[in-house]
Amino acid sequence: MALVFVSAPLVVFEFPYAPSCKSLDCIQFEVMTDNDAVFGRETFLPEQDLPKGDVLLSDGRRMAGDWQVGSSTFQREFGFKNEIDYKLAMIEAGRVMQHAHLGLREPSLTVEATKQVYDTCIKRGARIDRFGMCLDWSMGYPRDQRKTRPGGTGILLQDAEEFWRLTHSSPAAMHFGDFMLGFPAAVENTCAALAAGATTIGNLGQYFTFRLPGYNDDVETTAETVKALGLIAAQTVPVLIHSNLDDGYAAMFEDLTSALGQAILEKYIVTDLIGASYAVCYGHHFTEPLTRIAFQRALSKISNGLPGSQIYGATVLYKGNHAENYAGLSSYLLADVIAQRLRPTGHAVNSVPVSENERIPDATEIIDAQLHLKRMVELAEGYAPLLDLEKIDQIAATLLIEGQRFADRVLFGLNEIGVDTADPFELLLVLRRMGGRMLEQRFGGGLQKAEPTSLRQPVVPATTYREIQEEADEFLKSDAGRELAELAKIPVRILTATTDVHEHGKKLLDSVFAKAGFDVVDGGISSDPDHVVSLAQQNNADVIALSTYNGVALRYIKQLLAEMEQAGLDLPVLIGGRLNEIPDGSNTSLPVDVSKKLVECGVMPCTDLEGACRNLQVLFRGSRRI
Ligand code: B12
Repeated sequence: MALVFVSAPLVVFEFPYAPSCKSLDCIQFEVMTDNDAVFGRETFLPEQDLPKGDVLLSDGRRMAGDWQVGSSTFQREFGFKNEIDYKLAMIEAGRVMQHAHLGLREPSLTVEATKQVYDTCIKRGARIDRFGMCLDWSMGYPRDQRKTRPGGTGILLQDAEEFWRLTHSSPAAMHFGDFMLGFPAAVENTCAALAAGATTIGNLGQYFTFRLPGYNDDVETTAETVKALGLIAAQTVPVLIHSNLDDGYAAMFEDLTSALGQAILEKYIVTDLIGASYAVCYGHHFTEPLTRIAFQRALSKISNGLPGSQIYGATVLYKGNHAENYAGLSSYLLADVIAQRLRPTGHAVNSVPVSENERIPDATEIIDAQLHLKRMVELAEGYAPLLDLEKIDQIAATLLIEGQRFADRVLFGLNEIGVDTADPFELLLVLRRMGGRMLEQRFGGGLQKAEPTSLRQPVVPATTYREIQEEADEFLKSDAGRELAELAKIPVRILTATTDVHEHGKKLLDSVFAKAGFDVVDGGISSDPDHVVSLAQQNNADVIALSTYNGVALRYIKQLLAEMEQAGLDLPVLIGGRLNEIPDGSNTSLPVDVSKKLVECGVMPCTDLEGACRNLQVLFRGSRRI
């Protein structure tokens, strides 16, 4: 038997809202379903001897004797010891803060770009308050393993000295976010960032969803993360622990109340269990201004007066050329700037360059985006009175009440099955192993839908999956879509998989292929080549369709083909997403297109769904299996 929670009818609360749902009295639930056997402690924690959270935290805290926040240009320039105090002062001064994301593979290029971006913006009257350093995903592996692991598109820092060069490259605060927390290298990267004077660290959100290729030890990953959190908590200078919700489960939840509930859960872990300061970030998938602003206002109620780190751009809006992408940029900046004016939460606004859907940006593109933001701060002022604040605050109140219930249900439900929810190690590991989908299905707020594949009726729907479904339906109505449906009369079985965390392209393919009538096999997210090959074999797939985004297309394909050869598997492979890589010895650290090389390897690169259709026609039209 399992517990299934049924949400109370949607209640709209007045501000100020104080979360009251500390017990479960306010939650109605009923007991049912037959797969409860799998929903037990043993499913998620089958190991007998797991590390204890308090021991790991003590280990981390002890390291604070050797590793304390060092000095940085930011501290010297502005006279604040940490970013929290700086942000609070900027809120007081009524400043909308600017965030720029950067990280070219070669550290000296990044140092140069940081200077160039900061100085040029200053000359043009715009000041960047903070840089977010986009570490390469191979930085997640322990240092001695990095050289042999595949690199992506971000910066590679060899030692603490290179972290230091970055915190001394400009007066803006330096935030080391991606590939810091949530990886086996969490402790060593955190030590280096602290010593370099960084006072916002991490991206705890990545702990929940990111997988390093070929690395499966989630116990080690979790233990190192908890130690690093203990080290941060024991700093004499307060340090913010940042989490980008969209890097974690917010990218896959269908309900924004689950996303807010996740923030409440993470805050419980970071603040109550670990004793550190939690700063939440969100934005990639929040494309509607109404829910985007409501989410910010809801977060302001759970922050205990601590400032947020940054608001990420609604980058999924970038689907076209630069001119089209500027519309997306202006749209979300307007919302974010007004939101900060109306209720300052200290989130710096992140103006993402319009080349975002091509590759990582260069310095000139980042400068353009920051200058655009500077103008938007001036122009947005006049739009504030046009907002329907009552409507926004109704949504914010619903997010808060249902988000709190989600968090309470998760903790209650896990306690019920014997998980020690006061132990940060156990709680983190179970949340990660359970995954976002199961978490939302079990503990989400909306009523269970009837259809077999669906989750729940979202209370405040997220836009991501609706937009993917709309794109799929639109395509199926096109000529290419109709041709695809015609082709699907041939019994073709397509295995779809991704090489990394990006799963929306795969979702789109799954939906289009299944609706067109093909047999679709799930090859998983962040799947290693050997796994894809064995799934293709087990399921008698006729085609493999891969979606890849992390700048590893060619290397991945070479490995996949080698695995296929070894397994004696000869199948056509389609590949789409971002087909680029940084060439060895590149002097720009920018990735370049590898489509031609992929063709030379014998696979079929596709830039879009029409491409998939064309290639499938080449492969199967006239097939004898019709
Ligand atoms: C959403 C997103 C994320 C989300 C992913 C959430 C999720 N669960 O999927 C989050 C926030 C987690 C994320 C994380 C990262 N991201 Co990201 N992300 C994006 C973003 C904004 C959208 C990509 C997307 O899903 N689009 C929706 C799909 C449906 O549309 P599409 O991409 O245009 O796809 C079309 C075709 O390509 C085709 N297609 C796709 N796959 C396939 C496959 C086949 C076979 C076929 C036929 C067609 C096909 O389908 C679509 C047809 O319209 C892009 C930027 C952008 N706007 O494109 C960056 C982007 C892909 N990310 C990028 C990076 C670097 C990262 C990170 C490494 C950043 C970091 N340092 O942490 C991490 C990844 C870490 C990891 N372990 O993998 C880079 C890649 C750079 C590059 N290769 O040059 C991009 C381009 C952003 C940038 N400019 O820096 N990201």
